[in-house]
Amino acid sequence: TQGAEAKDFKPEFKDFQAVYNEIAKALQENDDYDDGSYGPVLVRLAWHASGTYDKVTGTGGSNGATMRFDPESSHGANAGLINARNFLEPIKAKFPWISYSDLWILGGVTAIQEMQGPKIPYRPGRLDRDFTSCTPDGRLPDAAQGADHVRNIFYRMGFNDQEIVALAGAHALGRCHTSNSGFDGPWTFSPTVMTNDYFKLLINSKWQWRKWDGPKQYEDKETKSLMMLPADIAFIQDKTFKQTVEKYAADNDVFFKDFSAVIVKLFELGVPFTEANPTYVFKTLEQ
Ligand code: DDH
Repeated sequence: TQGAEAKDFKPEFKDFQAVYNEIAKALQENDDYDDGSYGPVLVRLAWHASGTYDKVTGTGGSNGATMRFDPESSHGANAGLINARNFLEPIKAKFPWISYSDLWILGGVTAIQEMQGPKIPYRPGRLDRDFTSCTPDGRLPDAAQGADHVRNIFYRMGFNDQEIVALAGAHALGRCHTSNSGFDGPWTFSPTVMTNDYFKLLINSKWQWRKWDGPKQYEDKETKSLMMLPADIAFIQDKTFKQTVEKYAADNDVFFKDFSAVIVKLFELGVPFTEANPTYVFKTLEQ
């Protein structure tokens, strides 16, 4: 079935699981990237593909995979995501029937599960669109800003305060790169494992401004090896946000459950599913 033409091939659960397995194997094999995994940058690709959604106009979202094209590919927020898109190209070549839009989201789902995160139910059905569907710049959050800006951005997608904090827990993964965003460093000591450590560190570490030539960011006072963005610190400066940070810092299971639910919502924003699109839960490679 792998070489079948997209038009006469109706993929089922086993076909999507085969794509999942191929991504998971490629993650294992390419362990020389960054902190040892393409996982975090795959999660970020899926998020930036989805996070352009505007609930009022119904534009943006993961349907379309318009980040393949200029101008969206060169939006500042998307710097470095070419690495994730290129990582997925051989998978697309092996399974030509899957749309880029479905593949990018499956990449995020696979990465989260393979990095020991919760199960992320997945529903295919996204269709690729051309450059005319590219979203305008400025729809993704600006790391230099605070709680008001973060709320404006995520309310536009249709999220509430609790959901915004749950989503931000993805910063347990990965790091900032001066070459991409100008910021520098990881949020946690285990940036390739999904945990609630982002919340624990926000609450339990002392955060101070880092003295350096780069953009304003925080460092942990004790080791100076971790970072927080101004938009991260907003989650403990704002009382409402902070209550949810405390909840997730105290209980990883609660965080995993809420994170799974909210990232499914993120990944499905603006996607025109039909009743023919069932939801799948994939086995990890270990299982
Ligand atoms: Fe993020 N993020 N993010 N983020 N993000 C960066 C990296 C990663 C913000 C800014 C940055 C989410 C929310 C926010 C991931 C996932 C998610 C970087 C560094 C910046 C800057 C990029 C670089 O230099 O390479 C801001 C601001 C917000 C906000 O909430 C206000 C959300 C919701 C997610 C998600 O996945 C649900 C991941 C993963 C990374 C690490 C990427 C990597 O290459 O490593």
